[in-house]
Amino acid sequence: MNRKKFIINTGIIGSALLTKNVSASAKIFSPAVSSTTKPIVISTWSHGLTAGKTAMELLKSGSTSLETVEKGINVVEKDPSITSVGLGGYPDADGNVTLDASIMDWKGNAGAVAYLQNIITPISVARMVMEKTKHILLAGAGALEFAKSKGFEEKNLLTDIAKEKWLKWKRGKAELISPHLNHDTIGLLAIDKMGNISGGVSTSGWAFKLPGRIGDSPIIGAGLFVDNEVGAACSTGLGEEAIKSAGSFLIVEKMRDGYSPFEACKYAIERINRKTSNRHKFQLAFIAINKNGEVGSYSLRPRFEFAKVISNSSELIKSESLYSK
Ligand code: SD4
Repeated sequence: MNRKKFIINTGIIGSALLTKNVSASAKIFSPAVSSTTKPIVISTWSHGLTAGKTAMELLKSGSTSLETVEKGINVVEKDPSITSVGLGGYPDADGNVTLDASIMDWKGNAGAVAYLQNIITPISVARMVMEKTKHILLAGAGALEFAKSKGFEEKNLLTDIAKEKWLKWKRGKAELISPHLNHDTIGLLAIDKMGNISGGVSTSGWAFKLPGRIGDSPIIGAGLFVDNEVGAACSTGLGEEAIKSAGSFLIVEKMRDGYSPFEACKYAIERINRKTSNRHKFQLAFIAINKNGEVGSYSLRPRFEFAKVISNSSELIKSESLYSK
């Protein structure tokens, strides 16, 4: 087939696909926020319960979803027992704790920091980037300088426990911990009393990663995406796979087409699994919420769970997964 014919044929297939998509979008998402589902918070892993409860108290007292996302995530960032977020996070291969975070509000504003060192609350710096600069993402030394200029204090984030683990790894006694073995990244999505959605993600990333490595968490569309007309999604697990697929954006777009949060997360995980050469060797999970306050999640491998907090109740929900082990 010559090139011209190929392009013409591709065009025919393309328009056939387009027709299919157009008819699928007949069930386009139509929001109808009910007062029984707002405010609501969902958040990754079991520490999401603590973060979610803090966030819910704020929401009940009238805080915005943006404020709530930041303060809920701060709780986990400051907890030294959590080894992949903020203080106590496992370091990179050189022993430096480097942090990634992003935040988005209901107006579509976004802020992020990547490879940030010595600041305990990267989500708060991300919010400052969003609110006080014309930029979206600050990284490394520049992000640190910016944080200090806004009054954030430097602190050594490497706890004795994390240092010991790193030294053990350096001596060859601990394997390179992949994100499904050190799965504590916090992602939190909230709808406030006004029905407005915000989201945030904060992590120290892949333990003992190559110095300079940045994951999905500060990449808008990969680790986090919010569209107040439709909903929000965020990820935890192997960030490289969430970046390649623009996973969180993909999920929000599938919800726009009428998928439920669960269906949209499942669709993304299945597509990622189909396309990766890394099949079954990692963990990746998404949580999502739509404008109606419906929530869902899906993971590649089992044991992912997320917290759901509504006004007077909270629960940890076990995620369905593509693989059984
Ligand atoms: C990253 N997605 O840096 C993060 C790691 C993570 O649970 O979520 N771990 O790739």
